[in-house]
Amino acid sequence: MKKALITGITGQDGAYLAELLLEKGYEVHGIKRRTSLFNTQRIDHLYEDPHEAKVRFKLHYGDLADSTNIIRIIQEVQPDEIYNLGAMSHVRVSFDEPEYTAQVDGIGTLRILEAVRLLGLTHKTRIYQASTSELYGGVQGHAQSETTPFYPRSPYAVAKLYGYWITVNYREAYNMYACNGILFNHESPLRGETFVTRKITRAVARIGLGLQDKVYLGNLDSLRDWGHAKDYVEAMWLILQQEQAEDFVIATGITTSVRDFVRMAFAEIGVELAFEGEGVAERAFVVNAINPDFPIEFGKEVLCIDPRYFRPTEVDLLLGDPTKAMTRLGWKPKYDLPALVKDMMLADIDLFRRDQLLAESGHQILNYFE
Ligand code: NDP
Ligand code: GDR
Repeated sequence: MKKALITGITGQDGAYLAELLLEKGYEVHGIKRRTSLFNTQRIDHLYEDPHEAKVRFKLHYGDLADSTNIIRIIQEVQPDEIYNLGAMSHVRVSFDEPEYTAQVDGIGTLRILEAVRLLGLTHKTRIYQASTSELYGGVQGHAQSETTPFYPRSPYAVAKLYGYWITVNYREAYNMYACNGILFNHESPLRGETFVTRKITRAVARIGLGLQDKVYLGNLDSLRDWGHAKDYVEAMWLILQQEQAEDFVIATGITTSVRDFVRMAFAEIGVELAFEGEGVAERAFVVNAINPDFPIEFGKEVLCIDPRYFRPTEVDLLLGDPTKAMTRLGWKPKYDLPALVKDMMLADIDLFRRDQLLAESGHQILNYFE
């Protein structure tokens, strides 16, 4: 039975990847951080009582900022494959926490590679590094592929640039099977609530159900190449199953603005919007609402701009060229953007219908918005 170790197992991708690897018959180990409240909601359905025999899903406490636990866990597990997904993954927050981001997203990658090397596992353990389209940042005007030069535009992207190159360097210097998946934005019902797509689908569901008035967003002009996380974890696995270690871009090849994502999400509840104004004065209001389950009045203002969400340096356009992954890995996404938006909207409507029931029966609904 193959053993996999996943850092960032409690995150969006970690949860889908753990599910996929368990289905494929792997023994799956994950590193989770100690937090003051439980942080395993995304993987609770995979939990197995550790007292039982033949448990195939095991969690270890650890942190990418601490090489002692990384070495200990890799030594204990002796994994065939490591998926390094752990990261401070929020681009906007990386401007507030640049040093920590560098420690975890940059040096954290080195800690994994060096642990494998020091433990003499270079011939056994294959390593996947979660690289990102943010590496292209300021590169504009054409589809970004494995050969496009990088231009990072945030502390997050600069930290990930180190992670990218140290992975390439360990592959070349020590003949390790270590690869970068350069993944473009991928979303799902498990997406963190402060990333723009999930922020939008949550807000639209809540506005439709009468639990919230409007949503405040930042730059609506950004263009992103959005795919579904379920498709993208399949690519991660494929990248580690090749004869030769190589780097791959994973994307859909289609780019869409944040504004159009908002339109698509509202369309899922039968609401048509009109946008007016420019820059911080832009707003959106309802011009048509056809679904009686989501009765929103005509003319209601549902979106405003809050400049707090602007970034000191923005990435205006991301558009990936997944040709290499499609031809060499045989990878093909099952979800297009409309299917992704539908999946996220259905999940959030379901989630907030429960809140609606609680509110109707007199319970106070507490929600933290960012
Ligand atoms: P999430 O933010 O959902 O998950 C990040 C995971 O990393 C969480 O499990 C988090 O733990 C963990 N983590 C954070 N800090 C540390 C630390 N110091 N030590 C150990 N673990 C830590 O991200 P995604 O699942 O969306 O992304 C997975 C990886 O892929 C990340 O590296 C991200 O940068 C990268 N990526 C993501 C893309 C996307 O569109 N989703 C695109 C390209 C790359 P906790 O739950 O405790 O916070
Ligand atoms: P991104 O994702 O920065 O691309 O990084 P995010 O969803 O945060 O932003 C996408 C774009 O939307 C604009 N935007 C807003 N963003 C947020 N979060 N909140 C808002 O209110 C808002 N309004 C507009 C942003 O300015 C941006 O242009 C994600 C992360 O998963 C990274 O870890 C990963 O590496 C990249 O995708 C690929």
